Amino acid sequence: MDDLARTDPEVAEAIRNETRRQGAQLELIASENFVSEAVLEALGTVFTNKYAEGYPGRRYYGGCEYADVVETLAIERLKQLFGCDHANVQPHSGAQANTAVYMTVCKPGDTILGMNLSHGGHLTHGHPLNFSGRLYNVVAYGVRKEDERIDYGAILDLARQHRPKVIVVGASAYPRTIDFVAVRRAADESGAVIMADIAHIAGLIAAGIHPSPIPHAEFVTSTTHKTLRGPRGGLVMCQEKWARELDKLVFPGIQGGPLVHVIAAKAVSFKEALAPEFKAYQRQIVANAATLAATLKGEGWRLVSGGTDNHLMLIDVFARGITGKVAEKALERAGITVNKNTIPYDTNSPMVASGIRVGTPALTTRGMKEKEMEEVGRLISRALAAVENESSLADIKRDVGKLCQQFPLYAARLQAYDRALSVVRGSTA
Ligand code: DSN
Repeated sequence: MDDLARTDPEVAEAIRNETRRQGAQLELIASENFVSEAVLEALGTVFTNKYAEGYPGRRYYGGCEYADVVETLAIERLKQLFGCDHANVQPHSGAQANTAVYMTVCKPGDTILGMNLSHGGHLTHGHPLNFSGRLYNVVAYGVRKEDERIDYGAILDLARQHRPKVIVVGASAYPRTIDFVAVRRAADESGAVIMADIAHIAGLIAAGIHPSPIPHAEFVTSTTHKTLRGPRGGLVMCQEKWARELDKLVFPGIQGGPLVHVIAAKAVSFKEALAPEFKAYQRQIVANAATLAATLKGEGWRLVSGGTDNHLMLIDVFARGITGKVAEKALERAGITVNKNTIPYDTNSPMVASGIRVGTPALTTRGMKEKEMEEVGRLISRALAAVENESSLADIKRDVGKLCQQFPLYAARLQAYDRALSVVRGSTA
């Protein structure tokens, strides 16, 4: 940080403040996590200087021998982690990964069957404002009103009726186990291929505590930075028969040079995910979510579908007269970070929303367990009961601060940032 603090103290200070914020707040955004120091070190390296279009052993630039090393390590580790035939670690994001699959299988105007965003799906699963909804003919499925669980019967019926090229399964706000076998049946009956987007649950699947789509889906896409706890990025796994075409679509189809520094960091995170401790970490994420859900229910909050099987839950705050927008802001003032989220059959718009989404991967990384989840549940409940009471929110923030101090995050890094900035600025403020 010394050079950065000297060259650009404004950016250095923002980095220091963000590091401090991450440690001082309760991070409950279900799609966020805290990477290891090893992953951060790999990210901030000279691989950012390197162009490496192509694939290991087949590049368009010279000097790629070490880029080949890290990309090959990432590919082999990913294959081992999920037991897939083929892996591409170059997608810059989950959206890029999904784009590559659609373009491998579909032409513009073809039909895709995906989960409605407002029922827990994702923008890239066919939302009208996203490229997926603009380029393809989208048919959407969702959850049943009565139990708020995916309606696999409707997927089968819609697949028979519309004969989609791709059935997309996977979600960004669905708290229940996904039945990939039921989706396979719909795909077989309609001649579709399956794209399973496991961005949220990739870590759980790698650890064997959520069923894997690998035996059932032609394509599996993911981000690397959620439960998988790697750097921000994407990946695609696929069956061997699609490998050549998929690779051609990632590069040169939709991307240019891969981000080799990110691929190096992906390789590091996959190694971490192969270690036995990673399974224990994933089990703890799920145990923590179950305890948090039980605590919130005990405090009188309605959870979508009645609870959770995975790392996240949706609290229907509108059932007690608060919008998701107001809840998110009040929790933020109490030092608790979540995001507002629509709930199935929501009567509020997405910018207002009736729910908030809460997940445990990040706090579990900090070492929090069931006992702390009970406390976190009570803190959330206190804040939601006091959305207009600034002094109560300030009291809760103090309690949040005390809890966070017991689970330090990036402490050595923060000290080094403070030191470097104090040399330049003459203070640690
Ligand atoms: N933005 C991600 C999430 O929060 O789930 C999905 O892309």
